Amino acid sequence: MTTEELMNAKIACPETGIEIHKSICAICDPQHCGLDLYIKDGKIIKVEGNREHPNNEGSLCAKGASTRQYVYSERRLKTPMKRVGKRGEGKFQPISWEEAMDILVQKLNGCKEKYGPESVMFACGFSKFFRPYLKRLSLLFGSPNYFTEGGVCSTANTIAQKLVFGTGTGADTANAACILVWSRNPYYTGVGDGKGLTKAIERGAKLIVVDPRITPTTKKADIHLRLRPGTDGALALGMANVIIRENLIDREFVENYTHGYPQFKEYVMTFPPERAAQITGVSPDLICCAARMYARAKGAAIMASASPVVHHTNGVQNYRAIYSLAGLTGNFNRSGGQILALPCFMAPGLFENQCAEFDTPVTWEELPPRVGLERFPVWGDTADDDAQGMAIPDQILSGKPYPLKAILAFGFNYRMYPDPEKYLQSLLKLDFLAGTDLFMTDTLRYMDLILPACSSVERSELHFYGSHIMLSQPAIQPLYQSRSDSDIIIDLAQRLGLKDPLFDGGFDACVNYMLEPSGITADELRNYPNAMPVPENIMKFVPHEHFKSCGFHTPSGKLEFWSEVLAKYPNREGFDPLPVYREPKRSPLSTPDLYHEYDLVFDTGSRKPMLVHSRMYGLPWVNVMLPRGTTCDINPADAKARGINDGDRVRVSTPEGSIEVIAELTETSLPGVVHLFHGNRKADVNRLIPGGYCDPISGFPGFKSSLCRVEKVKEGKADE
Ligand SMILES: Nc1nc2c(c(=O)[nH]1)N[C@H]1C(S)=C(S)[C@@H](COP(=O)(O)OP(=O)(O)OC[C@H]3O[C@@H](n4cnc5c(=O)[nH]c(N)nc54)[C@H](O)[C@@H]3O)O[C@H]1N2
Ligand SMILES: Nc1nc2c(c(=O)[nH]1)N[C@H]1C(S)=C(S)[C@@H](COP(=O)(O)OP(=O)(O)OC[C@H]3O[C@@H](n4cnc5c(=O)[nH]c(N)nc54)[C@H](O)[C@@H]3O)O[C@H]1N2
Ligand SMILES: [Mo]
Repeated sequence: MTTEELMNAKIACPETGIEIHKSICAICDPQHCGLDLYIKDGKIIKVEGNREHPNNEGSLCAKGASTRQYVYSERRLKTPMKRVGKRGEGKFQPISWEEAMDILVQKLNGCKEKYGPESVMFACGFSKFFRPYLKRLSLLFGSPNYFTEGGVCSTANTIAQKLVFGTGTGADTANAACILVWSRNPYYTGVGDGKGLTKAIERGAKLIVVDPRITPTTKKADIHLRLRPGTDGALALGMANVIIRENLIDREFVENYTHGYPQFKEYVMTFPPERAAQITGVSPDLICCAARMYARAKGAAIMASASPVVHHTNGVQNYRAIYSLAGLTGNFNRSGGQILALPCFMAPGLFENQCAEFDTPVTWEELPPRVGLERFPVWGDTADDDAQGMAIPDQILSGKPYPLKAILAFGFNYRMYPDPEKYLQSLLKLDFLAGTDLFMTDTLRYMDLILPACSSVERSELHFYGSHIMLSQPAIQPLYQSRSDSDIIIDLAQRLGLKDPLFDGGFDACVNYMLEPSGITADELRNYPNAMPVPENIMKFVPHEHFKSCGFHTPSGKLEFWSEVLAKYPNREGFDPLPVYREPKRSPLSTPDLYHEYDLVFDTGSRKPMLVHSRMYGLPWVNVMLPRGTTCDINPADAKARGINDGDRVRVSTPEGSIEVIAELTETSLPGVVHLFHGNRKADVNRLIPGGYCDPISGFPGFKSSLCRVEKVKEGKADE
């Protein structure tokens, strides 16, 4: 081949000067995918999946394949900027990093002196890698108000698990004979879990999937339970009824290691499959079949999600009912059931590490109470991570129990919360707003100081992948004046005068500290561009049936069907010690009058393969896959009843407001339920969800069980 031919084919070789650099895609999935980036003259010219990477093993989705469009987007922030016009006017002046850091130090320390360190919030959205640094910064600064997207994602699941098991768990997909996928669709949302599921199916594991929609995951299921959104608890109780009545429980486990079984049994007896069927819409036969399949399997695992079950006003109790199934059948801390791992940042740890010590340098008790603890006290009992971001607007507006005055936000989008307008208006009451992002966003537009962050291919990130560890290396230099979020945090910590030896030692000192007990160092990890396998001699597993010697980390020391934590709050509605099923606060059954006017269940945010929240809108390749922009995915029968054809413009309304989008007629939507994706600033579904519409225990919003009306619109342009 001539050099020109080699160049045209983008072959990496000395003749072309093209080199392959290993990196990772951090556009979505917290586990992240390995990339082979073809670099010429410091620029990425081609992107492929890295075959040797433990998570994606070479595969790459539409988002990762769009890396060049994402990284080289016109919308990238180029320099730090300070606001010169009115807030929200969009007038900014480029400034140097030196000046930007001076402003930050002056404003943050100013607030600390005047109002106390707790008046400063350190926030972030879905991005994960810099969190240990940000949390350490917040806590060392003296503020308990480090908060993440965990106020609407994942934490409520952890809360439910801690109430039942006393700890978080994962599904032992590799060894399960039956996998109960409760509202997950990993073929769209998580490469590693999707591969694990496929392997399990290939080796003969049975698959039950609980999901109102038809998805690639439900298509592989032996049993698909298509329930009405938000009725998960009733379905789990119906299954529990079958398991108890048909004597499929693990008697030895229930008698010795659980708490509250008699009361639970009595409650469950009020949920025969016929009653569960009436509530959920799933047939009694299927409920019985699923219950038997799960309970009879030797090793049955529940693969649960961070979001759909808890995006309801009854999410924690519903999850408690679901996890109680593991309690009834003894599928806890046993092969093929719910398994335990050492704590580790964002992944099950398989070796001793100091991630928890790194990001919690002081205990919560040494600090003022986090935002949200008064309203959602179970956070304090079970969620030891962060403040509840859902409670921020009310505390800013009321100033109670103490004032909040400033926010430093990393990749934060106020539109991810319900009633985003209220969220924004409350933020505008603060004295100082600063944020980092890759792009100019609606949130940054209202800030006083903007800092440009770089992407994962321009920085170094520490990652754990179960049996592998990776310290990625920058494949290209940070574009323009952008910097890695972790570098910004470490630099700021030094300038704030926190006198922390780890921050003062820089990025490597932080990484080395987190890894210290393993004996692995940052330098050593750099020799493994495809991730380093955890050496066998340091591998540590939580042994099976550990509970027999150690008990459970619950108040009773047992697996709790009856929650002693919730029993502490007898006067709070919804805090029932048993996993009592309550209808979503808005539903065909709980609000029939409202349902008369708003006659479809409004389920928002079920993932699309080419979108991640707000991140991918507008990228050319994504536009090709989504020519209609945001769609209202509606069952053809529901559409027909409303005179709606595929491609028609429709108005989707709730009592809070309306948006106009394109109707997509699809059998994947259950009759009576419509699905819309979130994150689109032009057609923001969260404007249609009230701020206070949330779960009383976790504070999680009811993104997936409000009610709406859908009507054909004759004229005008869709909000897209
Ligand atoms: N492509 C892509 N991948 C992503 C993301 C993304 O935005 N795009 N986001 C990431 C994030 S932040 C998260 S939290 C995860 C979520 O990951 P997943 O939970 O796997 O994905 P979802 O599509 O949110 O929900 C899974 C399924 O739950 C169903 N569902 C909706 N309502 C209900 C309900 O009331 N009950 C039950 N049982 N099922 C219901 C939906 O129809 C959907 O098929 O994905 C991560 N990965
Ligand atoms: N209606 C509805 N709303 C939802 C959901 C739903 O299902 N339905 N899902 C909820 C869930 S589960 C989640 S997790 C949230 C997620 O919601 P968000 O966290 O808001 O997610 P994004 O919009 O993807 O990310 C926020 C910002 O981070 C920026 N960003 C990306 N990478 C980086 C980086 O490396 N550094 C920095 N500094 N910034 C970066 C992006 O450009 C973006 O502006 O949405 C929640 N909101
Ligand atoms: Mo999430």
